Amino acid sequence: MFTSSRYIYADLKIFNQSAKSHDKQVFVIYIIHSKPMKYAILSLLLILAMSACKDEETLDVNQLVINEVMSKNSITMPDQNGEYDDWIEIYNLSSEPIDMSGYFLTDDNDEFTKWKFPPKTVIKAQNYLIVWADGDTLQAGLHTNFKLSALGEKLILFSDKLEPVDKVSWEAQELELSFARIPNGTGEFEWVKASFAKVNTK
Ligand SMILES: [Ca+2]
Ligand SMILES: [Ca+2]
Repeated sequence: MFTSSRYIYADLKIFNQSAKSHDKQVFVIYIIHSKPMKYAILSLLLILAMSACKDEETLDVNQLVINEVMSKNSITMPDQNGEYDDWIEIYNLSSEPIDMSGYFLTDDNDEFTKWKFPPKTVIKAQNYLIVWADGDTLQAGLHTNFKLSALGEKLILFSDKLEPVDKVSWEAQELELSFARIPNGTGEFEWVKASFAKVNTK
């Protein structure tokens, strides 16, 4: 700030020496084209660009959560083939749809890319996406190539750039309960009554 003020003072002095009349328009044009003004405008543009990049970076990674998992499903909800399989609910906290094409789900710390979301997988704003963890990769809908162990398991979601997005681990599942974030989308995981593709509640 001190340096900028000094530049402005120097420029004003030169202006006063060189300009015979105090034409306000000329003065404004002169100030806008002065060195400190250029530095100030460039700095402002740089700060705006940096904050815009930051928002874009955080959008995908922090707005998606693994919201609920059910690793022992006997009566709660069948898949498209009438099978009571394991399922994973993902929730989009943001107000924009997120393209999850190329994202990954895994239950293996050594294999981040175990199952890849297919092209054109989009999760709507503040909405849910169900992935069946049944190994039935040829069935309609989203089906991983692995199942979840009801005796204790972990699940990790990675972005298409292999950034960790969210993860959850659990011990043995209680019968017909699911492991869900309470409050919905933001809380810690608790064993509660399943809420398939709906808001998590106690
Ligand atoms: Ca199935
Ligand atoms: Ca739910």
